[in-house]
Amino acid sequence: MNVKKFLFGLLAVVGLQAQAALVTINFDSYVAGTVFAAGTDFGGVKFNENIQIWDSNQIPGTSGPNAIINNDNFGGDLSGTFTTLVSSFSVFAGDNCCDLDSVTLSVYDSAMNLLGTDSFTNQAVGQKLQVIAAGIKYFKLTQSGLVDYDDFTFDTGRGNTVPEPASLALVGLALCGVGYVRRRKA
Ligand SMILES: [Ca+2]
Ligand SMILES: [Ca+2]
Ligand SMILES: [Ca+2]
Repeated sequence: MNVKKFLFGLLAVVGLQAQAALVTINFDSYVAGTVFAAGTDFGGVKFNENIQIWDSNQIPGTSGPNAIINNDNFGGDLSGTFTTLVSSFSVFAGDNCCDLDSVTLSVYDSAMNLLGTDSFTNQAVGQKLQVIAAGIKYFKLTQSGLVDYDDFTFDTGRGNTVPEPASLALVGLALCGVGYVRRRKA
């Protein structure tokens, strides 16, 4: 292998890793039927409504069977807050059955300025909604039809170019590997 090409490629990958810090909350480790109070921190995202862990019979395309549903206004709108600013947000919405579901995702900055929206209408399949924008603090999901939500995915990285310790360890390992290859060639 061309060692220089390999190293440049590796550094490019490490750079991307340092910039993106994607977190996905998939709810699959919770017991279906459990109700969580509004404001519970699920690892970077809090909801304004009480939510119930909902066995969705798995919306096609999602992580696993558990989704969440608004427990106050059953299957209704959902809104929440990120504990740190995020630079992208996606969520899977809808279900795999029957009724016609329409969902709009709106995201806002700390001053409640609208940063972007995404929406869909579909009867039998859920769909991923996504907005990419700097400084996302709040979101709202407005819907018609009973709607489940799953796979809340957000990027807590903000273009930070300082490599993370894990990335540095990766570079160290790669350099060891390069040294090994060189010794074998010699
Ligand atoms: Ca899930
Ligand atoms: Ca439906
Ligand atoms: Ca539905």
